[in-house]
Amino acid sequence: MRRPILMTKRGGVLCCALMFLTGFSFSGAGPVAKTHRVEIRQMKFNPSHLSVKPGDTVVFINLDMVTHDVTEATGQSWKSPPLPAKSSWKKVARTSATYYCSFHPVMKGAITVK
Ligand SMILES: [Cu+2]
Repeated sequence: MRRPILMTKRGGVLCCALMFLTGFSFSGAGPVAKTHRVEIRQMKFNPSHLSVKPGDTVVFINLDMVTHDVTEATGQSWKSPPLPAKSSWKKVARTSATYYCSFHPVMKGAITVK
């Protein structure tokens, strides 16, 4: 297997890529922004309510067989592209929001930023 570009310093590109893939943070200490996972499975956002700090990243991972998206609920102020099965999308959380899936509007979730 090809070797990935090795990380030469903390917080490098590889670190971000790994965080994205695994949902884990490799940062050691300090007030570093966290990455949170929201899994989309069985037509639900899980967890449906998430509490994060400003600047944290939320990664939405579609584990269903059908396409979903993540659409801000009050005015569609942001929206993910369509997320086919096995794909993901991430957003940096700045303000609290409620969201839904525009393909399946019964799918709802909320992010509280505080
Ligand atoms: Cu959906």
